[in-house]
Amino acid sequence: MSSTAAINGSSHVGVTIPKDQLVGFSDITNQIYRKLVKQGFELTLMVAGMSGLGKSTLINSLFLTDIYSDEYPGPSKRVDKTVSIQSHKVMLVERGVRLSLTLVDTPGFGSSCSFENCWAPIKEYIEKQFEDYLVAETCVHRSHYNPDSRVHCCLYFIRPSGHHLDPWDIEFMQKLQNKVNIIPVIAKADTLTPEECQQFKQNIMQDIRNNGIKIYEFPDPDDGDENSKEIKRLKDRVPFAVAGGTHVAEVNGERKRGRQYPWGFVQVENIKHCDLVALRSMLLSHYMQDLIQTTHNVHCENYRAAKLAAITPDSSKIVKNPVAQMEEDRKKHDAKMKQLEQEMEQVLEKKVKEKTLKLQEKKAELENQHKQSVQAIEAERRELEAKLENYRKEKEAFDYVAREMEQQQLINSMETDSADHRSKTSSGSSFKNLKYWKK
Ligand SMILES: Nc1nc2c(ncn2[C@@H]2O[C@H](COP(=O)(O)OP(=O)(O)OP(=O)(O)O)[C@@H](O)[C@H]2O)c(=O)[nH]1
Ligand SMILES: [Mg+2]
Repeated sequence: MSSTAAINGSSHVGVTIPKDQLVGFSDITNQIYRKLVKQGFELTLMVAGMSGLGKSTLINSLFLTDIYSDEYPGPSKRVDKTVSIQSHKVMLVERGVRLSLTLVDTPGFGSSCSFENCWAPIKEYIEKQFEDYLVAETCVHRSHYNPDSRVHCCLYFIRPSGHHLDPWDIEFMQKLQNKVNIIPVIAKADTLTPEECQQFKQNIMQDIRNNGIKIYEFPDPDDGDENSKEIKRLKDRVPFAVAGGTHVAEVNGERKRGRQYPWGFVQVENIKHCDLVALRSMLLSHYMQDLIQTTHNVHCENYRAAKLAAITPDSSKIVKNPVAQMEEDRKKHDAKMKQLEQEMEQVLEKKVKEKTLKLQEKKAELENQHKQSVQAIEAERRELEAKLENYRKEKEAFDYVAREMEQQQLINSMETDSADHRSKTSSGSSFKNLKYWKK
């Protein structure tokens, strides 16, 4: 054995065991591995979303197995639509590792379950699983093996025909974000072109951010992880645009699952066609353990804490020291008085404001009335002036005509006089006429 540096100055000494003298504890990883393999893993996956988006079809495609069969047809093939939440167990074995997979199929919104409060039965189901788990954990006689039916992940289906999230999508995710790991998926991705799909993904992520929705955040992979680049690329594909299909066809000599159309074959496991493989890889190969742990450490813990808080005795009902109680009462009283005072001040302030406003309105009204009467008087004055002017003009014209007529009369009388004179030949009368002219 060779001694190495002391750890943090304590009495512990780091010791590296030479390879040829192993004591055996390094085998613990194998022990854990063997135990886990023997024990197997449990994963519960839920699908939710609008009716007819391909939830059941996707489940079959995702796990390379027909979970729904002729005896147990998928909801889309049943005569009646799914009207209740149904869980279905399937044991998958891959390279000796067993995975007990529980699939929880939920009624699609808009069919048997309306859009309003579509989240409520699902939330109830998830909480019931937490409850069952906690009850089993706290039992005096715990059974050796308690199946874990807590929902580790909810694939939330978004319809591909809109431009944004629908109101029920937002409500569903907001109501369940603290209960379960939500992974949004765009359904029936084969109906979108790659450009449309990219744009739709951006819109959805924007909506998720704008509405403060917490979806399951795939943790960043360790830099030392040889797959870190690949995982980051897969992570960028959220929300996964998926297509489901159980039809098997031969493509370039290989059997592929997909959807057969008259114009071509959509390979659901081809990353160029949709994100199904990316989703499966993220769910099973990279983040299954994290999903299970987050469910246990975060969601179930939240549920437990909320439950405990609800049954903790009300602190106000605990009997206290009388002096402390009096002091507390006095403080409460003071606070109440202060609040009352503030409220009265607010009422007074409000009333003063209202009164001031009314006065201002009255003043404005009076000013307006005054302005209108001044304007009316001014208009009347202008009208009278105009009339006076007219009268003056008319009078002048009349005077002028009167003078004309007078002159005409004078001329006429003079002419008459001169005619008389000529006939009488009297020189004195011409002098008399001359006086008229001067006038
Ligand atoms: N174009 C297209 N159609 C799909 C896809 N997946 C399923 N479908 C079709 O959509 C219809 C409904 O599929 P289901 O899997 O029953 O849908 P569901 O969401 O389970 O429906 P409910 O159980 O009513 O909520 C079926 O006709 C499927 O063949 C897909 O990826 N693309
Ligand atoms: Mg279904």
